[in-house]
Amino acid sequence: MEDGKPVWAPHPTDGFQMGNIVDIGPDSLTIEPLNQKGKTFLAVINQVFPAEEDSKKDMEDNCSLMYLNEATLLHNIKVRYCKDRIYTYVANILIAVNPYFDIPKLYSSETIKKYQGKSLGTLPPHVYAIADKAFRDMKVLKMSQSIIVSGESGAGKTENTKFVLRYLTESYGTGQDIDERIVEANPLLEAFGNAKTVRNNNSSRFGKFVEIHFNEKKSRICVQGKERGITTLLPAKLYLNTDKQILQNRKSPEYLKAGSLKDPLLDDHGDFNRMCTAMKKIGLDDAEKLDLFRVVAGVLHLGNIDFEEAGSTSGGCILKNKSSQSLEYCAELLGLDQDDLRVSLTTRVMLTTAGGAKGTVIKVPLKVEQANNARDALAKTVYSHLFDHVVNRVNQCFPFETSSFFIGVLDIAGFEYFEHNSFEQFCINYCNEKLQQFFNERILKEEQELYQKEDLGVNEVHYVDNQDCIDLIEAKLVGVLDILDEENRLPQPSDQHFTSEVHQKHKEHFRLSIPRKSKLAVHRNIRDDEGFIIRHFAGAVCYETTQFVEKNNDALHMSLESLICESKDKFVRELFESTTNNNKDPKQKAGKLSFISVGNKFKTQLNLLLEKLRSTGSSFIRCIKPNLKMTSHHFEGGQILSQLQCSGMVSVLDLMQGGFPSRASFHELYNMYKKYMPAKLTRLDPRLFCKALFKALGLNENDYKFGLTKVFFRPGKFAEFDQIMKSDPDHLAELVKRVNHWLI
Ligand code: AD9
Ligand code: MG
Repeated sequence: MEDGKPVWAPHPTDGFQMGNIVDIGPDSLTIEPLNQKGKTFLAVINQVFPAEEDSKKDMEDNCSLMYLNEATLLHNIKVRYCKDRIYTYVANILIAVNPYFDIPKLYSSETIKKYQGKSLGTLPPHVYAIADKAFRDMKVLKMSQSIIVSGESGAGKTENTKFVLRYLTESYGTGQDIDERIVEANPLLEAFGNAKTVRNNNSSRFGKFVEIHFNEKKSRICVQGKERGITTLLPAKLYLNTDKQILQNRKSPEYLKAGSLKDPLLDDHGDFNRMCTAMKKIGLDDAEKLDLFRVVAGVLHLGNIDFEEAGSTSGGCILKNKSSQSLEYCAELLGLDQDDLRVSLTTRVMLTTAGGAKGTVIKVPLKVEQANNARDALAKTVYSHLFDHVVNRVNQCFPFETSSFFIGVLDIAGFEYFEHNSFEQFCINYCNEKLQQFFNERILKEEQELYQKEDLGVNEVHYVDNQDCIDLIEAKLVGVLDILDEENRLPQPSDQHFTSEVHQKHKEHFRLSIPRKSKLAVHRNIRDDEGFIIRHFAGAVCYETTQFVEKNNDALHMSLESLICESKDKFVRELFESTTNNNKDPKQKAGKLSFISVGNKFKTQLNLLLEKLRSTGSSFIRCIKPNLKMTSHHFEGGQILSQLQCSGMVSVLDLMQGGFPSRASFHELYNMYKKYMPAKLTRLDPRLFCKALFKALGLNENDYKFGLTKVFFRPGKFAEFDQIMKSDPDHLAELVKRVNHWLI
C-alpha cells in the first residue's frame, strides 16, 4: 500500500471506513479516517485493504475492480444498493441484496423478455440472468442444473426462488394452464410452509428443493421437502412462532371453517384467499381442505400445552391446569385419546436392561424441559408430515411424463450463529460447511474452465480446503457425530462426558478449541465440558452441548409418532402411514426404542442432497439482508460484511487470489487508456493495443495473462498497471516511444 493512498480500515458498525495510513507498526497500522481528520486509530495490518481510486464508481462484476478484497466488495455492493441496483456478480456468482420494496419494473414481463437467451454479463446482473444461464446450460450441456439460493432469514431466498420459477415458466414453459399451476402452487406451499418470525414476516420453515422438469414439450414441477432433517431440528417452528395470545382468545377451532381467520400461519385475508384458490386449482376438495385445517389447528392447540413440576418426588411433570382445554382440543382434532396423549407427553418409553428383566418396557417420567421438547417434537413431526402431504398433492397435479432434464432450485438456510448455539445450529452449520465445499469445488472448476476457455495456459488455482472441518464432524468413529452416537448408546449418557470425549479425541485440532481458552469473553463462562468451539469457514462458533445427547435421540419422538399412527382419524393416520413404513429401521419394528440418531439421519440426507447436486450443473445466488429493521434504503455495513463472510464470499475472494481474480476485456482497457496515448496508437485493434502497451511497460509476465477476450491479472496487478499509466507525462512519453519501438 502506497503512501497517501486511501485504504479501507475496519469500522465497528459500517464494516469498513476509508482512511489514510499515517504510521506503520510491527503488525498494525495507524489510520486517520478521511472524515475525522486528526483522530487516529490502530488497525491490524491484515484487516486493512487498498481502496479503489474512484469510490463513487460501481461495477456490475466485482472482478472488474482493480482491488478485489472484502472491503471493496462491500463498498461496491453499497454503491450499487444506493442506486437500487440490488444485484451484483462476483464472476458467475450472483449477490442479491433484499431491497425491502418493489423496485419498479425490475421483474416485469418485459424484463423477462430482455434476458431470454442472453449470456451472463451482457445485461446488468439479475436473478433472471442466472435462471436463463441454467436453462441454456441444461440445453447445451444436456445436463440437469441446480440453483443454490442461500442467505440468512429474511435475506430474500424465497422471493428470488419464486422469480426463478416465474422466469422459467414464463420463458420456457408450455404456455398452457400448467405453467400457471406451477406458479399457483406457491401460495399453497407458502401457507403451509411459512410462518412469521422475528427475523422475517414470511419465513420459510422448510428448506426446499423445487425441480422443474423439462422435456421437449412440457415442464413439470416437483417439490421435495429435502431438508426435513433440518426442519425437524429447527426449534423455532410453527407454534413456537405463533402468537399464543390470539389462539387463547379463541374458543374453538371452528374459526377455521369460517375462512376469515387472522392466523399467524396465513398472513392475512388476502393470502388466505390466494391459498384457497390455489387449493382449488391443485384439485383439493372441501373435505380435504378441512382435513388440512383440522390438523393445523390440532398442532396449534398442542403448542398451547404447558407443563409444571409434579408435586411428588418422582421428578416428573404434569400438565398445567390451564392447559387441559388445549389438550382436549388437540386430542379431538388429531383423533387421539386425551389420556394417551397426556401420558405420551409426560413420560418416555424405555427398554430396561437391568437385572433379569431384560427387554421390559417401562415408562420413565419426563422433566418439564423434556416434556416441552417432546411436545415440540410431536408438533413438528405432525406438521412436517402434513407439509409433505401438501407437497405430494401439489406434485400429483402435474402429469408426469418422462422428462429429459430438470432445473432444481434449493432454498436453504445459511450459516448461523447466535449468542447461544445448540445442536440445531451445529447441524445447519455442518450442512453449510458441506455446501461451502461444493461451492468451492464448483467455483474453482469454473475459474479453471474460464482460464481454459480463454486459453491462458493456467490449470491450477491453490486454495485452502475445508475438508478437515467436515471430517471433524462426520468422520467415522472420531467425528463429533459418531462420538455423540457413542455417548447416546451408553447406559448413562451425559453431555459433559460427550464434550470431554470430543476434546480428548481432538487435542490440538486446528478446527476445534476449548471455550475457556477462547479470546472471546462471552465463551469464558462456559465450562470446558459444556461446549466446544468449531472454527468454520465462516468463523468460529461456540456450541453449548447441554441437550446434545437428548436432541440427538429420536426415539422419544418415535414413541410419540406411534401414538399418532394409531389415531382414530383416518386422515391423520394416513399422513404417517406412507413415511413410517418406508423409513422404519427393522430394529424399530421389533419395538426397540432405545436410540435413533438424529445426527446420523441428517448426515445421510445431507449426503444424498450433495450427491444430487454434484450430478447437476450449478449456479449460486447469495442473498443479503441489508438491515435488521427490515426496511428499504438502509445499508448496515457491519451486518452485511458478516453475511458476506458467512456466505463464503470472502473465502471465494481468497480462492480467486490463487489465480487471476481481476479481469478486463480488451475493449474496456482500450477505452480506459486510449486518452493517454497518441492518436496513432489508438488506431490499433484493442487486443494489439493492449499487447503493445503491456510489452512496452515491461510488465512482469507472471502478473498478467492475455486471454482470447480479456486480460487477466494477478491480485493487485491491475491497479499497479493503472498506476503506471496514470503516472507523470514524461514517463508516459517515454512509454509511448517504447510502444512504437515494440511495434516496429
Ligand atoms: V427465511 O430463511 O425463509 O426466514 P428468506 O426466504 O430468505 O427468509 P424472503 O424471500 O421471505 O426471505 O424475503 C423476506 C421479505 O423481504 C419478503 O417477504 C419481501 O417482503 C422482501 N423481499 C425479498 N426480496 C425482495 C425483492 N427482490 N424485492 C422486493 C423483497 N422485496
Ligand atoms: Mg424463505
